[in-house]
Amino acid sequence: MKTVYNAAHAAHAATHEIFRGRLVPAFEIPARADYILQAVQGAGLGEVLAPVDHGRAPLERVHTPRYLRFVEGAHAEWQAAGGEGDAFPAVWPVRTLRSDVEPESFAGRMGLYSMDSGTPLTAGSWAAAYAGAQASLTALDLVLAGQRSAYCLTRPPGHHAGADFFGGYCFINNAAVAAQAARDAGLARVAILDVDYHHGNGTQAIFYDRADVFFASVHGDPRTEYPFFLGHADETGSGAGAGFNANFPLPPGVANEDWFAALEQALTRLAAYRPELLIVSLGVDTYGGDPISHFKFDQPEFRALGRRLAAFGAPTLFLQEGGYATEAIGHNVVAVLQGFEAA
Ligand code: Q9C
Ligand code: ZN
Repeated sequence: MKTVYNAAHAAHAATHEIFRGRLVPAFEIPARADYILQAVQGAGLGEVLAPVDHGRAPLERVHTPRYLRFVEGAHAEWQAAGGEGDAFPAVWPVRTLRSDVEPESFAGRMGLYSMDSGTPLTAGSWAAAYAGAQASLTALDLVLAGQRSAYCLTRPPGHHAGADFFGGYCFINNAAVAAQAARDAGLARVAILDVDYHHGNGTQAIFYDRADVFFASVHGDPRTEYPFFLGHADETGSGAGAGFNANFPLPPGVANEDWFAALEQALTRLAAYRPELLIVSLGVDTYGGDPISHFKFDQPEFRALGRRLAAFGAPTLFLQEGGYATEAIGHNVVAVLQGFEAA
């Protein structure tokens, strides 16, 4: 399996994040990708390629142009307004407040275009996220050209980012950008399977009223887990998209066999859809040693996941999402990819 590696990921380097009201060392750090690259190379998984620039248009198929312009300029604005270090939002247009009028003030726009205070916006966030979207498009090209699979190694992750907001460490929704690009390349039906510990609220929302991209997710129940406000089982799609969204929320500490039973249900739904492409939002924060999550995967489970996805039998694009046990992340990702390759 070939890997497309976004070397520009390192431009996004937050030292701290706000967690339970305090600044704590950031979880989503450059070392994550460094460890994964090391493991991919150490395992001899296959060639490692650089992203090819596909421009801004594929991003604008998913995100609003004004949101993208905001992210691009946000850190410079923050500094111009006297901000020091990374930028954080502090106020949001929740119920009864208006989000249809864009404030002029930076603090107002920061809140309009975000969903939480846990996502530091750094000097290099845009550069890293832009290059990451290009890496996901480049990996998609490999699969469209006939490769059985490809892996996009990038950070920051993408699945929490919506059409016009960042959050959950995510700025550009790589899975959505790739799915839309696949549709634009002529594929009729695209499936996205999200196996990150957290529900992929951004991806779900982007395709919620559409039948041409089926979103299925197995994740920690939002009653207790981030992102808290989306990811319930009764979210099944709307309008033309009714029946093309499937969530499988599971309680913290769920037994691995129950996780795999939920995966079977998700794959049954996706198989009936007969997708021409499977995009896997591959978070490995399901690992038992993950510092912010509560599932119990280890090497055998990650390998079994890869094997099961291979048996699904569709051309498969793996995109890196979460996983915060930094020193284990490479082994966990490679276990999935090798499980897939071996099957
Ligand atoms: N600081 C992904 O896995 N914060 N995002 C939780 C710990 C949000 C995770 C509290 C976690 C977002 C892509
Ligand atoms: Zn996650």
